[in-house]
Amino acid sequence: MIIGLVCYPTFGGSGVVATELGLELAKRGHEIHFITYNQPVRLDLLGNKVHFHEVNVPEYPLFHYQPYELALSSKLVDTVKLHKIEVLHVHYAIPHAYAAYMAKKMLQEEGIHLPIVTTLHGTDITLVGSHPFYKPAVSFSINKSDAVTAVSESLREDTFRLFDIKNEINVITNFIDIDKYKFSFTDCQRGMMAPDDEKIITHISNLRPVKRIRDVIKIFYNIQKEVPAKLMLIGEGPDKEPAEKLCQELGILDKVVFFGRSNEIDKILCFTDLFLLPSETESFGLAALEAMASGVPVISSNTGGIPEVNVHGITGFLSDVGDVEDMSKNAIHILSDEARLKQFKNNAKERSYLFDLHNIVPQYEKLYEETIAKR
Ligand code: GMT
Repeated sequence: MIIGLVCYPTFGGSGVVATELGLELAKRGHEIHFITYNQPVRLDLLGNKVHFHEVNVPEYPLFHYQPYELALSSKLVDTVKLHKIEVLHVHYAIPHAYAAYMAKKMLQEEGIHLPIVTTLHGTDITLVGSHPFYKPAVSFSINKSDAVTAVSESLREDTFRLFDIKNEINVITNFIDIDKYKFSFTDCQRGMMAPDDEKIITHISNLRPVKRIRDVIKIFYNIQKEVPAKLMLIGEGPDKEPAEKLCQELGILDKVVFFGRSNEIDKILCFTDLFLLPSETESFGLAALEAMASGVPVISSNTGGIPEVNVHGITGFLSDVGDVEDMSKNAIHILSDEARLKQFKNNAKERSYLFDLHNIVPQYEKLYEETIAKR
């Protein structure tokens, strides 16, 4: 198939999923066209099966807001015609599903049929999309998509609860490429980060309020009182500075490493003992799954789609949002016994196999085929 993929080209989970999906589909013989405003961060393999088309938005002083949707829908029309794209898969409803529908209508005028698959990722539904300022446009574009997927059962339910949706929503979960995580422990540069054999705790996110970074730091504060430990904080976002301040106030700044954005997440996860994800809401928690694939147990909140990934008492523990004491207690429980830690690590890795891309990507292929045939 010739497939167009629209996504945010950033470090966020939706962009990562779209990029990994495109790369795998190309490996499976499909021709992939990424259409977005920058080359996606994990897209380092451009070949004759993977193409990137940049959406340019010319700056014009009249506009207070530059019209990205307009530029995107025009670019979609041109790219679909030029490369004979058979199906367009948009990741994150805002504004991609909306721009895709406009492109579809323009192409229809020329007798070209463009089926659209929309994948809902989380904040496009739970945080941003359901805001009254966006809601009518988001509902409309979901209902106008030819097929809709959500990355977890929980997100599917949230979408039906928050919007008036007439379509079926297929759950196709996020995935990871297990092969990428097959390293031997000797490859890990653990000694560099933990010279005194401290336990390594990691959190990866866009450091936004929804991730509850204060909880991450408070949990770590409690852990390091009981077990020698270091905290690796990976990502950039508005809560980075407040996080640094809190570490300073608590007197643990020397035990916390702020990495900023990183392309080497697998190397950090390789020497990690425990992953923290105490989010307010999380449709899936791709970062937790990536940790599990590296054999890292997860201490998380029991919100949204996280329980579909992290299994209480097996791959980690889940607590109510904001229950820092319970999360700290569970973390110390896992870390304070080597045999127990090893068991949780094995369980986490084992469970991640369920989400291997070889199990999930064929589900998207099937959906594309059905959507193209539906006409
Ligand atoms: O976590 C974010 O805020 C980024 C956002 C995104 O779209 O990149 O993540 C959402 O999509 C990811 C990929 O499907 C999910 O793993 C995250 O759980 C989801 N984030 C939230 O629901 C807060």
